[in-house]
Amino acid sequence: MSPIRVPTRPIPGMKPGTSGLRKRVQDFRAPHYLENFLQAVFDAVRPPEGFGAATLVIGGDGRYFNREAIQTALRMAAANGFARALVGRDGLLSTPAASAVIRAHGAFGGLILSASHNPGGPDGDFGIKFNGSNGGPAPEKVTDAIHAASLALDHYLTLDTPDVDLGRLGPFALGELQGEVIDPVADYLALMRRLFDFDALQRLFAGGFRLAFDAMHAVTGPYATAIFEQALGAPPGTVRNGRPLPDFGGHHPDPNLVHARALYDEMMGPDAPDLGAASDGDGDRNLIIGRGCFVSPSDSLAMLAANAHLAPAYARGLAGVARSMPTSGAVDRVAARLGIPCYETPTGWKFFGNLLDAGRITLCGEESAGTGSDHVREKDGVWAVLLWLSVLAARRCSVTEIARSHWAAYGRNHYTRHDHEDLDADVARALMRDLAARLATLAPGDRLGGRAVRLSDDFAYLDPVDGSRSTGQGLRLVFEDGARIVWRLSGTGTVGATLRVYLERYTADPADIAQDTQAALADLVALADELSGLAARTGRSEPSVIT
Ligand code: VG1
Ligand code: CO
Repeated sequence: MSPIRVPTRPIPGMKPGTSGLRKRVQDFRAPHYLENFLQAVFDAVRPPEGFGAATLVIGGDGRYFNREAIQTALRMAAANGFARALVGRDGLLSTPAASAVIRAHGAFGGLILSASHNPGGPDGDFGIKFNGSNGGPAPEKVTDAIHAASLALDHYLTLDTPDVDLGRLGPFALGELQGEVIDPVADYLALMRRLFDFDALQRLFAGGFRLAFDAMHAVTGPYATAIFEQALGAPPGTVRNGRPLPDFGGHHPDPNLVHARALYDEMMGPDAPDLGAASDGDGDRNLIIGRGCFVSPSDSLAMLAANAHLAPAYARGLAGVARSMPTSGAVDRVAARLGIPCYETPTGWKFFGNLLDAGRITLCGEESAGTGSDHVREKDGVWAVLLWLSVLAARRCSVTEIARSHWAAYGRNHYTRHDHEDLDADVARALMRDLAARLATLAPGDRLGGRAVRLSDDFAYLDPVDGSRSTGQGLRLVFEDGARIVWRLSGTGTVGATLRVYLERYTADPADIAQDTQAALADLVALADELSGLAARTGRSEPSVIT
């Protein structure tokens, strides 16, 4: 069957952001939009000799438009010369599971169809990202090449074939392409069994340990049910909202204190389980809450780094750790005590890939509820819960006790992120431009709000593995005492602009450690507003989301 060559014209704006291309569903459904982007991906990554025997992995988070997009992607992959394709049953693969499948099957790469924590449904968002043969998100040079290819298109290639039955496991053919519908959980579950002591975790649940896992009607439902309830014997009902729905039940599949409020309230209540956890649309984030004790993602990364050796996969210790720049410095203190390197990267998992591939780091994370290790090349929500469970099983204590003992040993980085969503994009850009100019006038030693400035800049990163440089990664103001304010514009939104303000300060004083985080950071919040002029420019007095 020969490919059909469909004439098309470039569509502007196909520039992948922090994590793939995210647009409104309506945009993706516009004539040729999806096809153009997929062709741009194939053009950008095609080796000079063609795709040859290459395998492409395809799966998504089950959101609205997932199935149609997968049918289109399969036809176009076949027409573009892929020899094999693996696709998750019902079109499902969580982001970390897609990474695991790519690695387990030696695939050329994969297409992950997701807009992660963005809302779904006909009026919601859709997204696509390409991951390479290491299982990780395409680095900037590839996403730049995809954008360039999207601007040079005059046709795309497809086939005239009936839809593949995504509900039936097993082989299928599409032109010359040999495809297979695979169980989306199997490879991932096998990997988790190799990393963790499932017998010990079974004993934990058999002893009455209670977990509440909120899958938010997103992709982790089948994974969490298979692992926590079926493999580890946690009672039915441990996994809530476990059925993936195209519109996530009308909610944002974002495991934060606003959208996972029911879980938070339960964990703060009188009959709270031992551990509360939630994941996002595509299963790569994790929210961790102990009984009466919210663990910030930055602290979770630090606590896991300090305790990871208690799980079999990490018993030999960590080669190094990394965190994104806006993530708090809590993990840096653990790394210093362990005598291992700690890298600071720009926001987005693609910047961890080289460090993981080179064996320089074992564990890494972001303040946005992302934690992961070298087992895949994505952040991994269910894995993070398994690691927490392993630590709790080995130390036989509560989340609160782990947090308290950690802060007593290392001090505490009080940390919060204030998101200002749906700002006018021009207003947000002007704010950042003027703020950058204001920060550029500051010199080390200048005093602001009672603190001495150590540095202020626009964060740039030099990748120590391949020497590539990334600039414009966030404005930061760092004080002599380690306190920081960071400002960034989100690269995952689809309408207007979201300004993220990250605030942090370190303390080793026991009375200060026990303080409420928002109170502990109130002076920095006020200073941040004064410097950026946010309230005056936008009329907003409160953030839309506080984490
Ligand atoms: C956000 C987070 C970032 C994360 C990214 C993708 O990006 O801040 O840490 O890597 O989402 O996560 P931004 O540019 O909006 O700040 V996910 O779970 O949405 O794929
Ligand atoms: Co996600």
